[in-house]
Amino acid sequence: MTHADLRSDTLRHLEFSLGKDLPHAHVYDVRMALSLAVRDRIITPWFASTRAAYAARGKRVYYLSMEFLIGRLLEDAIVNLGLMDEARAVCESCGFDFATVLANEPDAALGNGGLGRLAACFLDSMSTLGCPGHGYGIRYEHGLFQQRFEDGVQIEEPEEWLRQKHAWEFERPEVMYGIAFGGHVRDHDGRRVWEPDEQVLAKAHDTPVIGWRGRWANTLRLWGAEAVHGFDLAAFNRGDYMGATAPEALARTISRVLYPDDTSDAGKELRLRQEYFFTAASLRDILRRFCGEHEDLAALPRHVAIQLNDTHPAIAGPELIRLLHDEHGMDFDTAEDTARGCLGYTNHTLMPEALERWPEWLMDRVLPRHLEIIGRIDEGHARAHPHRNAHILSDGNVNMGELSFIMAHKVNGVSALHTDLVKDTVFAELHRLHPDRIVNQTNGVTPRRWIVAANPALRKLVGDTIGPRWVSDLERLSELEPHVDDAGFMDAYAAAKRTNKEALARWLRETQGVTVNPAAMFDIQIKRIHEYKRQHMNILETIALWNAIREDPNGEWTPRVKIFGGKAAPGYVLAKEIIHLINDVGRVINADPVTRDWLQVVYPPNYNVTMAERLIPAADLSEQISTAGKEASGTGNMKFAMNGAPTIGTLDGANVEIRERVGAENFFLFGMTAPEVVARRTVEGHAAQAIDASPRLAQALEQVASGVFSDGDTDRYRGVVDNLRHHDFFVVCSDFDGYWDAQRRVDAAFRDPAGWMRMAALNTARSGWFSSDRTIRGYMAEVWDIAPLIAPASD
Ligand code: DL6
Repeated sequence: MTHADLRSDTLRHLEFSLGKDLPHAHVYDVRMALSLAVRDRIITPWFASTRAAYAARGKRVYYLSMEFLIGRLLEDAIVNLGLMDEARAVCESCGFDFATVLANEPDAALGNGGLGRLAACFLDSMSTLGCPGHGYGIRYEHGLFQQRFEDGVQIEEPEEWLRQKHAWEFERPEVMYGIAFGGHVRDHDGRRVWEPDEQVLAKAHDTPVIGWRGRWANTLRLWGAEAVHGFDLAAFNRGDYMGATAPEALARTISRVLYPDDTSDAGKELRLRQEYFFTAASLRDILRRFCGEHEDLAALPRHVAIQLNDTHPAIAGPELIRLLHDEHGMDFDTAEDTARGCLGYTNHTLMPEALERWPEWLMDRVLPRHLEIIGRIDEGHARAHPHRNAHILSDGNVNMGELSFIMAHKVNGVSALHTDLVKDTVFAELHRLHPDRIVNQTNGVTPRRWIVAANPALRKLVGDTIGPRWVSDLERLSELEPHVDDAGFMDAYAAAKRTNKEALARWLRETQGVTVNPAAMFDIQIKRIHEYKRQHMNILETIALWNAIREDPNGEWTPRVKIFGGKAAPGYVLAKEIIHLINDVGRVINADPVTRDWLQVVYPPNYNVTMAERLIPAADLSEQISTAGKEASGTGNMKFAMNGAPTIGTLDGANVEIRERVGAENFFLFGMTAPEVVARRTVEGHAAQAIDASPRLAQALEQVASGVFSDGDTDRYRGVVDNLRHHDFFVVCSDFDGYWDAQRRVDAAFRDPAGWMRMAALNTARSGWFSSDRTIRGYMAEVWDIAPLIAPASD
């Protein structure tokens, strides 16, 4: 592949696919033409992979997920195909800046946060390892909402990534399934027959996912909803123009929006329909493929591994039984065992409000046959385990966690601590009954996206120092370790970080109008806004620090820029109050001439994958401060560590494993452990006690309450303040002083630049284990029982 080849293909697409010539091309045209030229280069490995998977007649993985937070795809493809220099040269020779072309691509925000981004990393790793499979999900017309701030308040606007053509997908009108809903079930010749009263079509859209070095490509198949009869001509002819398009509008509702709320139960029915829609379409597709190759449906588990990414696709269990039993005539118990042999379930949360439960009446209305099947699974389980106390159906609800557990042959948590808690808490009873079912698969992230693409300065330094093989074998980062004693390497490491910080400072100036000092510590907390993630603890510590600097302006302070990023679910009032508070505090502190050189608060709106790619490489400090026992794993924590940002954090989720690997001396630990949190909550008045014991916290809270940051408005933050003073379920107050002390240790460490950089470099060198390649190998060996179809990459 030469620059000339890619250029001529790009120009050909510009002319024949986009109908433009170069002198009239906009950046959009060039980006699309380049994407199509790059996409062409994926087709051959994609077809070859598909052929190899068929030829192997072995097992394939089907990863069912409501969310795939894929972000932009052009740079990913360019990186994996090794076309960086060629693609840059093409853009430049066409008169366009490469970065501007890449930035023109919409960020496909088909997910809320960690769960969806994990699914995207897994697709990359499956293709890199040659693990044959498909991702299955929903082609949302509108991804996660766009966030902007109006006077510091979050405003949500619809996301419009499909306003322009999506360069990467292939529409498959020939792959279309009718998905039924509603109706009733009746007896017919001793069989139960579902007679639905509604049908929606699921149409496939395929995106090839290319792995490292272009050696393998799997498919992400997303389903879009369409009406069976999209246009009511009779209504139109009557002059009812709105009514004429109503069937289409109604059907499309199913794939219209990604649920912005990952914890509340808003729009229950539509969400249940979405879950069934994509699960049912995916299973039909899987069975069609299987039946094209094999005869005996009982052999399904030998060829098909279906992974349920959280409970969202949990209806897969009953649906697969329905297909095997009702439609293919397999007896019920064999159908249940066969389905179980195929299914694995990943739990991503212990939060009770996020564990899905559907009212039985709703399930009955939308999926009456499935409710019957679920009842039978529950009864069967009860018969097999008469003394059990775990029910799928209880108190008029269908518990999707229990259903997923009972219908899966393996259940996994996403970090060591989380898996232990899954065993001890939510699924304690089921674990007792099925002690071999739960396994741990600690999350990981793809280094192709999170170092190679996001951090070119670090990529170059690592490549120059240890050669190229670390990209597909991230544990090789450990070969950097001896170099931390080499002054030349450490200077280069510091220079790479400085380059990234300067780039971020430039971007903040250009887009936010904020000037920050790149020599200051960039202290970053980016994630969904949630009480358990404790952004409010961070902003209270910021206020306390501001107070301390004002009291002693000539003291020994460490300059810091506190950077926040994240969206709150639109219906989550307290989280939105926290966003407002961060913005208000920033407004006041940033205007203070006494503290300006030491402390700044920046909160760029609309945090997404692209923004993460910009912020993480520039971070000095990674904030991972959730209440212990609440963050299942985290994956941002891993991205920061590999990009050389030590963590300040609690013993929660994968923080525990990060600390074990990078070394306790390279991690700023504070806070109660998970059992201590549980014990603390039982202490009457624990929040008030903690506030009384901490004058700094008491002062900061009082300032918030008395309107110091809200122009005297004492009502604005009543929700946050009252919650912390009187309730404080997430033990912010009790952990506050520990957090403050840890931050002062951070300050002191940062004042020693060489020591700090050594710590940062050791974080990079010791974080190779957090590659999603390692995670996928774990799933392949322990959950899916599948071997890769290509040899490990040798370069
Ligand atoms: O496993 C991916 C990701 C974890 O890293 C986060 O810790 C966890 O919060 C997230 N879970 C969810 C599901 N929760 N809900 N609702 O997003 O999964």
